[in-house]
Amino acid sequence: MGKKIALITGISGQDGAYLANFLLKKNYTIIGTDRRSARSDNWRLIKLNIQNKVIIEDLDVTEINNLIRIFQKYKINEVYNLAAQSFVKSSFENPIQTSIVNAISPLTFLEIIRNQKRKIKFYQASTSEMFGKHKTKKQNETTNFYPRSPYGTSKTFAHYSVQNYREAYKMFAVSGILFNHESPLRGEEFITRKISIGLTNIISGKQNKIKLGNIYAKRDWGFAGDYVEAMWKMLQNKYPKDYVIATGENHSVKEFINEATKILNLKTRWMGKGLQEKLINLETKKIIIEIDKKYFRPTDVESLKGDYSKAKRELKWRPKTNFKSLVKMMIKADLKEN
Ligand code: NAP
Ligand code: F7E
Repeated sequence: MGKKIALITGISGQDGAYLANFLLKKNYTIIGTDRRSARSDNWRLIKLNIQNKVIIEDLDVTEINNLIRIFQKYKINEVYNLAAQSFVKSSFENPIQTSIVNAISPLTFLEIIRNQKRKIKFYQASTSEMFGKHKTKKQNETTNFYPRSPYGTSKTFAHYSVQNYREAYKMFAVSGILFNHESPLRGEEFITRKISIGLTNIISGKQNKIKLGNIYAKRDWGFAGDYVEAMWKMLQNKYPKDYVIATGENHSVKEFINEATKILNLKTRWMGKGLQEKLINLETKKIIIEIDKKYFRPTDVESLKGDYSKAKRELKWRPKTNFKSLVKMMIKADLKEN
């Protein structure tokens, strides 16, 4: 048998880069899609030193003919559908485009794969954002969905489409319900990276302060490098099933900031309340973090904490990186860049 061929949509993103790196070590041939290959420098692939080890195809997942063509060109065994408009805040400003990419493209993939003669396994990047305004201490595969953003609703549509195609057409199609996962390769618009870059920039004098929104939101933050292994394990499973992937711990944005300032040895104090809340650098007496209405969302997800016991039991998967190690990894990486 020749090498397995994996198609990774969204290879230029955080998870795409880590997954490509992981699958290369498993001896896969990687076809990665990038809608801007002509002008993109694929900085994440460069950071992992794998830019010359993957085949990049210029492809927008909203173009059906592009998708059909890729299955004609390569004998793909596994599809990892990671391409998405993944920034929740932007989904409120671009709900239709978000839904076309996040909901209709996965459905298009399922339709195309259903019509292939060869069996192709399909992984869909589902999200804890589907749980939204849940009423549970921990969320697992049986928790009801209550999405709170166009991002969440679009991903819920895709999630149910995968379930339906699996049941209706006996396809090997699964969804990983992944809780927030971060890394030094995280996009700068997401809160963890905004904090790690912001604080290290403040220390080197490149930036004065960071403006943030809801610092009381709690998230179950894991390391992206650990989570891509779970994606692969789901496609090697005997039966196609969905799994929650998380750490089982959560922390507020404020706790993330406190951990980061501790690692940086910054002496700080929180003052004020609500929109007036601020973080002061006690050595310089300057405000380094303040609250700005602009960064609040029309509806937010207040708290998420995942129960990954099914993945632990059946996939033998568990997170290897805890909260403190994750914050340290991100701060150290951004300090090095500064
Ligand atoms: P990311 O860094 O934002 O990457 C998303 C990728 O999708 C980028 O490569 C982007 O390419 C690509 N993309 C967007 N629109 C596209 C289009 N129309 N056609 C082709 N490619 C397109 O996201 P991530 O953190 O790696 O997440 C990967 C997947 O997991 C996403 O589906 C996300 O929704 C989901 N997810 C993420 C998390 C998390 O915490 N990271 C948790 C649960 C689920 P450009 O560079 O061209 O924009
Ligand atoms: O926000 C709050 C914000 O943008 C986390 C995506 O990967 O994970 C991610 O979605 C929390 C929210 O991630 C700012 O309101 C406060 O409560 O880092 P985030 P997210 O929305 O949880 C899920 C699982 C995905 O699937 C998504 O693709 O932090 N917050 N102030 C802020 N967030 C941002 N970005 N910027 C702020 O200034």
